[in-house]
This record gives sequence, structure tokens and C-alpha cells, in this order.
Amino acid sequence: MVGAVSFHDAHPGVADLRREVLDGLSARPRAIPPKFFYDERGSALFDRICDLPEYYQTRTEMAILHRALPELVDLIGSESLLVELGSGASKKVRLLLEELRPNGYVGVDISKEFLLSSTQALARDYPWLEVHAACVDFSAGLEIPHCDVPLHKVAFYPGSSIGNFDPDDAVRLLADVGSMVGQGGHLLIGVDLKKPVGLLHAAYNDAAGITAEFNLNLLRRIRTELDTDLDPGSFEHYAFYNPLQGRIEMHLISRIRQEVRIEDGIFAFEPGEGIHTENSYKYTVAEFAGLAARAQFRQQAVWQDDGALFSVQLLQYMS
Ligand code: AVI
Repeated sequence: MVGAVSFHDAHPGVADLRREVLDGLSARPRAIPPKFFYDERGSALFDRICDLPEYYQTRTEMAILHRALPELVDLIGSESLLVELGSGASKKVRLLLEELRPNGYVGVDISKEFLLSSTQALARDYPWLEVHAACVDFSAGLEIPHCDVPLHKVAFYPGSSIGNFDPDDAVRLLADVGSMVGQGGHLLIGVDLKKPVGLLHAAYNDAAGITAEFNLNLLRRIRTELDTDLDPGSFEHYAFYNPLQGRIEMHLISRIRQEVRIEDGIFAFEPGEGIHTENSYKYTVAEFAGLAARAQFRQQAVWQDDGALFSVQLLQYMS
């Protein structure tokens, strides 16, 4: 398919949101999975986060990729199928497409609107490329269409989204990616590194308040899509680095004592009581090698910036 996009939709619907919100608020500690941040407004807010001065990750990863490209092309070779996980705005992948010139591209994302517009733009700008879009929640398994072709498979998972999974779930996801790319296949992945706490704190508590808006948007989404009396203004954003777990934690904290009705559930909150909305794990290069090895991947090459803020890692599946 040239100049057009084939589209596969397994987008989680409002029933998934209802079930996971009701289950998550009934559990202790209360938690709602971060995948629900990414409705249209949430994806747009995340794009704004990526441009914030405090959020070093996006620009640092871009610069690392730029420098690594010649070596990457040598290591990966041509005749490949590039599968981008969490493709969102797909800016970084353009660098790869132009240098690698793969035979095909599959964009995979949970956010339908962003996925469609980004893959359509790629199909328009690269008419030589076969472009597919798969709207899939890959945290629930990696059944991706169009991957059943005899080409060298390269998964691309930028942005350190792997950090949003607890380590055991991250290993499961990497193992799924391994089965998808097959023996000798590659995973090119962005991994955020451990660093001084002040830098991390600033990145998740930006002065403009965009990260707070992003976190609170989860409540706006619940308010819009479910039957509820929830007032997002009665909660506040709270993010901190937990050094024992090696992760940033984001929470939504109730400002007041209140009872919130969502569908037919009633949830009581004391002032200061919260909902855990996201973890963002940070790794050393050696720690991530250990995680990758548990999923049968070997670290083939690692690139990082001079300040050792972020890394881009080429992993090869060795099962
Ligand atoms: C998508 N993910 C890698 C981001 C992160 O840094 O964990 C999401 C995010 N949360 C707050 N700011 C950005």
C-alpha cells in the first residue's frame, strides 16, 4: 500500500476505562493505569511536555539518535520492517526512516487520532514506504498485524516509555517484543537514566504546570466519558522521586474530604488521600542490561549524551 495507510483498530473503549477506573479506585493503594492519560487532549498535553525546558528527555534523545545514526545503519542493515511502539507524534522515527530506508513501517499506538494523523503524514511524505497503523494497547499483549513478513524486524520504542512499566511487566513486554522481532531481530529503545534528584523533580513539576494539567486530565477524561459527579478541581498533582524504587511517582491528591460517585460506585477520600497514576522508572545502563537479559535481549550498543541524562540502546533478541 503506497501513499495510503492500512488501519487496524483494537483501541480500548469506554468499557475498559470504566472497568479499570472502578477496579483501581476500589483497590488499596488506589491506582489508575497511565495508559488512560492519552485521550486527544492528553496526547496534546504530552506533546507540550516534550517541549518544556525542564523535560530534558525528548530533545536529548533526538540529539543522541542524530549522532548514533551512521553506526545504527551499519548495525541494522537494510531490508527491514520498522515497527514503532507508541508512535504518537512520530517525529523521531523520521530520522530513522530517512537513513534506514526500511521496506515497511508499522505505527502502533493506543491514541487513535494521533496515530492516524501521524501515519497519514508519513505516508504522504515518504511515498516509497509501505505504511500501516495498528491501534493497539500493547501493554495487554503484542498482537500486531502486518508483521508476518520475511524481513529483518526492528522495533523502535523511543521516549523511555518502558519506564512506565514496573520491572516485571517491562520484562514481559520486552519478551513480547522479542517474539515479534524473532531471533536476531532488533529493538532500538530509549531509556531514561538515574541522575541527580533535583533534575528529575523539575522535569515532573514544571514551572508552567503542564505536567500537572496532564495528570489532572485523567480526571477530566473520567468526567467526560463516565457518569460521575467528580470535580477535577478538588484534586492536585503530586510528583516525587522515590529513591528506594528508583522511580518518579505521580499521584492525584484530594484537597478535601469528599465522596465521589462514579457510575454506581461511591469512593470516599480524606484530604491528602490520593490516586497513584504513574511510575517512571530510571535505570543505570547496567541495570537495564540486566532487565533486557531477563527477556533474552543483549545490549549490542548504547549511546548517551555527555551529561549522561538519557540513553538510546540497541538490543538484539538472542532466544
Ligand atoms: C511517556 N512517558 C515516558 C513519560 C514519562 O516521563 O514517564 C510520561 C510523563 N509523565 C509525566 N511527564 C511525562
